[in-house]
Amino acid sequence: MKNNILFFISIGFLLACGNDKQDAEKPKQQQTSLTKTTFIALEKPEFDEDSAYLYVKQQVDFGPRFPNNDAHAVCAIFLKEKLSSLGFETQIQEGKATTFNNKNITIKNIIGSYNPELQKRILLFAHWDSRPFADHDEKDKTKPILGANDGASGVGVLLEVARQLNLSQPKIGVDIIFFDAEDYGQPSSLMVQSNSDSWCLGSRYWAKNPHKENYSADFGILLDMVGNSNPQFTKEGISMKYAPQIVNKVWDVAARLGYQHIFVNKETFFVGIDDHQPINEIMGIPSIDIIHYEEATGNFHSSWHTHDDNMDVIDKSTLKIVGETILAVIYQEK
Ligand code: AHN
Ligand code: ZN
Repeated sequence: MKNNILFFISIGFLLACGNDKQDAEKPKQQQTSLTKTTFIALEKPEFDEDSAYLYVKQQVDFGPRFPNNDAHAVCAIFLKEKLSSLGFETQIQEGKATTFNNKNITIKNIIGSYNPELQKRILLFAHWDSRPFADHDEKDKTKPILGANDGASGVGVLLEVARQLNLSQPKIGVDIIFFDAEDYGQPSSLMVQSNSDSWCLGSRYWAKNPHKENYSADFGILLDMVGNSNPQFTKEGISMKYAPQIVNKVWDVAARLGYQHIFVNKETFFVGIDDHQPINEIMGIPSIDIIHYEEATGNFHSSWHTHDDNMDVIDKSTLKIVGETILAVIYQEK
């Protein structure tokens, strides 16, 4: 008993000493949120990483999701209905395309608009299809992958962003597009240089056929492979070519949130074609790509285009870092 009392007294003493003088002079309410406001001096809603993780898992649970397969059809409806339930005006844009291996596919771009009547808008996007083969794996190369990181992670983060926007009612318009058929690109081999036109079929289709006449947004942000642990987002080449001011805006916000070691201040010349390219080049909306890229190996995550790209590689804290940054960028725009 005596020991217990001593213990509580000393804990109390330690806590009292830990309160620095400045804190003690502050009103009570400010004191409780002091740590948070010191590190996060940005107004924004919270981002729930458990919810984002569930959105990733729900997609992966459908199985591989590539044009013309059954899981793809079911998942398209799931994503559209999810966005609708979160207060977005939604539609599935369908289009025809031919893949590098001469398959005729139906593309399904899932498009959602929040505050569709407002002029000032931001465009957020990710690809929702998963790669129909595992060309970077050692085995089962012709079998489709689950695409937990490559596909589902960006969509999962954006669904949670959508949920938070609906709860907090932003004063600007936000469009979220889940592009299809990003990942049906021709595999590269020693003999064949990958055909760059074979990638990003959904975003290319939308850029040529926007869902609204004269559609525009102030800028666009693409999320691609934003779910693995130890993330590194470098300033990627196409983003720096067309929208360096947006890269810097987003990287600055990330730094203010304490993520400067993840959104690293390093430019990487070219990591590959991605959905922001047609949005920049055809639509003329300055757009950037937040994509995990490992400078040391010059590659994406080791699970990239393999059967290891499953829920095991998804790290909730990465989803949170990216989601928080996106929400802070939106709320900075007012
Ligand atoms: C290429 O490798 C051509 N592009 C990288 C972008 C990508 C592929 N994102 C997901 N899969
Ligand atoms: Zn891919």
